[in-house]
Amino acid sequence: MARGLAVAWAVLGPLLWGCALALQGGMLYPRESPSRERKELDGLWSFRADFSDNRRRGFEEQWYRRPLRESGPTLDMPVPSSFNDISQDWRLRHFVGWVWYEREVILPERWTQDLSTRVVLRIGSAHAYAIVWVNGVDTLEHEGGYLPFEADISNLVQVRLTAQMSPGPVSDFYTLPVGIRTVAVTESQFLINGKPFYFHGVNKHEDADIRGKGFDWPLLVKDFNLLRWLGANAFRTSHYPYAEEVLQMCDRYGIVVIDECPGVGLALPQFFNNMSLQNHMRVMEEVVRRDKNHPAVVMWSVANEPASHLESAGYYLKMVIAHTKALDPSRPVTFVTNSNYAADKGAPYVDVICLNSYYSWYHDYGHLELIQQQLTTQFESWYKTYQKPIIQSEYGAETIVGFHQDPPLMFTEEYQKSLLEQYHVVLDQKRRKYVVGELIWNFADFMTEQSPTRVLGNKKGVFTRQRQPKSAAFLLRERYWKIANETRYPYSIAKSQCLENSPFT
Ligand code: GCB
Repeated sequence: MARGLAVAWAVLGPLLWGCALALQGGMLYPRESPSRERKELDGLWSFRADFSDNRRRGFEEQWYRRPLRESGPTLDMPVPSSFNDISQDWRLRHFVGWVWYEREVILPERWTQDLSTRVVLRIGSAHAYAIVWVNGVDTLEHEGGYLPFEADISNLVQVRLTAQMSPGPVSDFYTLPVGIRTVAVTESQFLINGKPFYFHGVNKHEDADIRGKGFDWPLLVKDFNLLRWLGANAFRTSHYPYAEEVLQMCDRYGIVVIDECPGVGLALPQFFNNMSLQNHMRVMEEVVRRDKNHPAVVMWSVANEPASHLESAGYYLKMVIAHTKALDPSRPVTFVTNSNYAADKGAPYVDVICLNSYYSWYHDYGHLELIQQQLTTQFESWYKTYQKPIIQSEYGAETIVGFHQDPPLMFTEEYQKSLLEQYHVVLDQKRRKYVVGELIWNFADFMTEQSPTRVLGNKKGVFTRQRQPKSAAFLLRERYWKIANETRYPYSIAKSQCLENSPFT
């Protein structure tokens, strides 16, 4: 294994490439060919800014000699990106000085075994002065950003790896990080490792400006920094399974996931037929097969807001839930409902009742004063009927950032805050009894089809689509950290990643 350590203010687009032919003096863009292979080093790097007074502690303590994590806490930093924009730490936003990036790389065997192969480390661009160590050896320096620089590292990786090779033929290696925990549900609790767990989190979407729905490391790290800023401990993958990298991050950061399949929009009677059922079960097989090894995933959600008041939906949901339980007997199964407690035909089959309600938004809009009574009735009716733990899986209000009005009117930041506050009064009464979670709709504004109820998309985010906080985000932050401190759920990983909880963010 080769360990490359790059020092820079920002590292952009590094990659390793191996080739049989040396190109003297040139700086060609590394293109693959039958004789040339590339290994991209983009993705998550370990990162630390040197906050010491002279900014030289890293050199004095020789951080390049050992894995970076051994000399102190590190952050995950996506490459390529600008570290200033990703973090919620104001000190990083304005940081000037040395920052350290580190990435462990496993090279293909041929690169390290075949001594005629030339291995070149190329940094696409790093601002503003870069020093690169490979396996602790000072290999490369470069001044000025924007332009690529490279070095032949064949000797470094080939010598060491030859020495490390164990004898005997090895045909295949696969490494899988593991985490071990138990999940269980009682009449009124959701237990993780035998302890009551309260979901205080969000619903998300895979969505952002320009990229739309698509995986993006800088966006993902930004979102995780914001989740930590909020004090959130959970999210639902509304309304489809997210990229696998997202779940890998959840495993590492201790964020708990309700993993939802794309069973959305089952609103009409004709959808509950046998063909659709077979297809739904097959999709659940794919979801479970892909995600079962993620300890972060604690529950499967087979659908969002199906027309579960229909008889045919009852049978359909019973079958999908039973199938999912058979595929994975270790996790509870649910679907998310917006039906009435007395009419819902699927609720008898779920382990946890997940309720969406939009009091004072889609119902009795403008009447914030009705929320407490309506929400209390909602919880009490469901619990009396089913004696199962309940999660408020959606609630929220459309809010256009910068709109203000007092007394609050719909679409203003004040209205969103007031609506949340009303929900929280009741959630606080019931969370000590049988309500085991609250997930705001939504983490961030997101694009939708146009319609009379959407103003350039869905604006129920507590963050804008550009990931900036609305007033409600600060309200939620105070609440979630308070609950986190009360329930004392392990925030150890999150905290060790935190440089500081700044009062200014
Ligand atoms: C819901 C849906 C969600 C919508 C949300 C809304 O009940 O589950 O997909 O985006 O309401 O804002 O209307």
